[in-house]
Amino acid sequence: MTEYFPEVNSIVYEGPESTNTLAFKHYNPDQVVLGKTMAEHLRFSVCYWHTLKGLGGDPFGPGTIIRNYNQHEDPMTVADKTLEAAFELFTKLGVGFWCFHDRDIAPEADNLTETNKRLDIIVEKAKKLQDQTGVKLLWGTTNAFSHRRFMAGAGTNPSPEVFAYAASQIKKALEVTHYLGGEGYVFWGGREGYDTLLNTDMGREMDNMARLLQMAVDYKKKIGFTGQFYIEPKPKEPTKHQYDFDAGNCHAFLQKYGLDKDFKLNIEANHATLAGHTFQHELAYCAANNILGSVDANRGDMLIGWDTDQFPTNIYDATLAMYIILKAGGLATGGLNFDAKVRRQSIDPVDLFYAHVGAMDTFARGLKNAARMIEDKTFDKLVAERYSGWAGELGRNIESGKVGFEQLEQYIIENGEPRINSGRQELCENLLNDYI
Ligand code: XUL
Ligand code: CO
Repeated sequence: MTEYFPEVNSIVYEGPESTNTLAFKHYNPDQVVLGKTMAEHLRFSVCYWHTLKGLGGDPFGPGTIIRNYNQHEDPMTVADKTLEAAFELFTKLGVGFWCFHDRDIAPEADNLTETNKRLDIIVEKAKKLQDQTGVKLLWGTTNAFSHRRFMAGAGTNPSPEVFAYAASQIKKALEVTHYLGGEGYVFWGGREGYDTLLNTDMGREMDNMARLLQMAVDYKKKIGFTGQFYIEPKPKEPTKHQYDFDAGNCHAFLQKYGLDKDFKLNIEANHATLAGHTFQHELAYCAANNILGSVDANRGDMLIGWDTDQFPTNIYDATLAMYIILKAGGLATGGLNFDAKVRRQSIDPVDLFYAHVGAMDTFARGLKNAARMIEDKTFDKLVAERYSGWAGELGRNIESGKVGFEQLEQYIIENGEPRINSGRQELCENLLNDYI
């Protein structure tokens, strides 16, 4: 097979003292942290759309990046070579997983039947490459947002014909994800929202979105696919308002339509910040509600208000994210998928490797820091102390539902002004710095 990245060898762990810019300084896949290897905790995944297909285009200009695997007239030859390049990259990086949209791996043809045939050809090859390399599919998904037919949404489209097309596409994407042994399947509502309410029936659109998801749940059972379903929240972009706004919004939606047992969430760092939350907040909301599924590990730029999808390099964020993930019992079927793209000026193949090595080391550091925070119980002790009143008689009576307004009023009349305690935020922040 052709080698597409001859300038890069397999990346290995060399430790924190290494000066090799293409070696891991912190990610040591076999190193055991809190009873599991780093590879088991972190479950790194490369995303196909940015890493293999992204060429640096932005709203102001086309791509700047030229790859050796896409220089061909025939789109199926390009798809074939891209897949080979992908598995070389996965293996050289030593990641265990990959993720794709149906249209990333195989190009559309003139009609759905022909498109599905093309997809089958590439999927067959992907299956062989997975078997040869041991790289697994973390999740599959459908691109029901790029084609012009989806300009007004897929499941929320005003036209039932477009809804039917989206359903057919998801059906096929579920089949191939199942065939490839995918551990999950993501629903990201790229255009499931609106640009103006003046032309939008919001209630109907949300009902129809739920109907599409229910059909997916039914079909999943029918074909025996046991992978986890995820919804990926994002508040805006490409539409002005998207229905899957944030974790709380998705949770309410799933509960309203009785879908909450069938879905968990795929939290993306840059989507969290677009929604006005921190990455940690969105993860913590999911953990508190038992819907933490998987993670799109990236970051935004605080000075640019859009989805820049940068590779994660912030050790504070990674530490706080891993702290929540570890305390929630880990990612189970999920993983850390690098939904991130190299910058427009990072035009060399080696930049893809620098990007992933840095991101993997960032999360390895986050994992090690978070493990120490947990072992030392530093923040557990602070939180336990802060809430210790709930172990007393009054707290127990409130939490067990034994008392109501009248008894509580009586309590205050008898006992007077409540005691208040310092929140110790500065201490907490100083203690966190000790772990970074
Ligand atoms: C878009 C985004 C998607 C999903 C998969 O912002 O994050 O790539 O992760 O459709
Ligand atoms: Co994403």
